[in-house]
Amino acid sequence: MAELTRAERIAIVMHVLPDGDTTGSALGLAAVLASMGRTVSVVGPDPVLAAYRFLPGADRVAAGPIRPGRPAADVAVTVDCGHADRCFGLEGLRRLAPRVVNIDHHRSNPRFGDVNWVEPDRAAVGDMLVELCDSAGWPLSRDAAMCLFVSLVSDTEGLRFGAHDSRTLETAVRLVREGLDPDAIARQLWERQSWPRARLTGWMWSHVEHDPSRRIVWVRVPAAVQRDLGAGPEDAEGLVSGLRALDGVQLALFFREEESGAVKVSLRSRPPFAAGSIAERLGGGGHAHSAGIVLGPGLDDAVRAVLALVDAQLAGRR
Ligand SMILES: [Mn+2]
Repeated sequence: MAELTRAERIAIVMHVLPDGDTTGSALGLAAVLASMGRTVSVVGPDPVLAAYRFLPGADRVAAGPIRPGRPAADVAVTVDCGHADRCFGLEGLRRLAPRVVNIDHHRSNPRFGDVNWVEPDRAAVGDMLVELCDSAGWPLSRDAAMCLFVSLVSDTEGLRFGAHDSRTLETAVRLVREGLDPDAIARQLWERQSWPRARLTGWMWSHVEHDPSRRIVWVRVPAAVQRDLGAGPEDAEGLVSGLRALDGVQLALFFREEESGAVKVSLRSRPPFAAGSIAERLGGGGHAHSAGIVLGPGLDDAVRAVLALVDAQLAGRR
């Protein structure tokens, strides 16, 4: 990462609707670089979600569109951004800095940066950043370790998934040794829930559509329902994982209509399905069994388009 070593002014970029991985990675890397005297900013299309506002540095994130003008940074570092469109697009990134460093673990990442470090088998970008800091000899403060730990436990859902590689668990131990309180972090991440999210969850369970012959379930959430429940996009984050856990289900699809008419599709699969391939065929992306697509307008059209590909995937295996 010679680019990072040389740069004086660094902009770290989170993806749209920032999850724990992009948020923890960005704030963790920012803390490390700032402690070495660099001028660091953390930016993203959306503000830090309520769930992650306890993280050190979260209050200094600059959210919103990039204004035209001279780049204020030497290097823009995108973390956990599977596609440039998830973080201002390439043009937006170029307005931030002349050089773009892309650090990510999404299989579908098209390597949009000038420098690309993409490792699809890594559990979280925070895992990669700990390796980067340790190999470069950059010290990890307690604050940095806390942010990177949140990245790690978010994408592994509490070290339950994607931590089959012992390296991930070793990283967690290494971070806890910096003096974290994992219990306090767990309470922040998993022992709190907004009322709109609870209402949306209840609505979801009573509107599950099930096709036992294909072993799939899906839910379509109209924009009007979210309005009635007072639920925003972040209230729907991760609800699809609960659907995949249903007995006999190998593929879960969550279709959420936004006010703009766009339909956000979240996919979670188990073999023989491959959520990532379905998403990629429709211009989306992600990981092998956890992926997303943006379609629309038209909730029912989006359902039809995805189910057609599900059938094609099933037919291909017969
Ligand atoms: Mn991630």
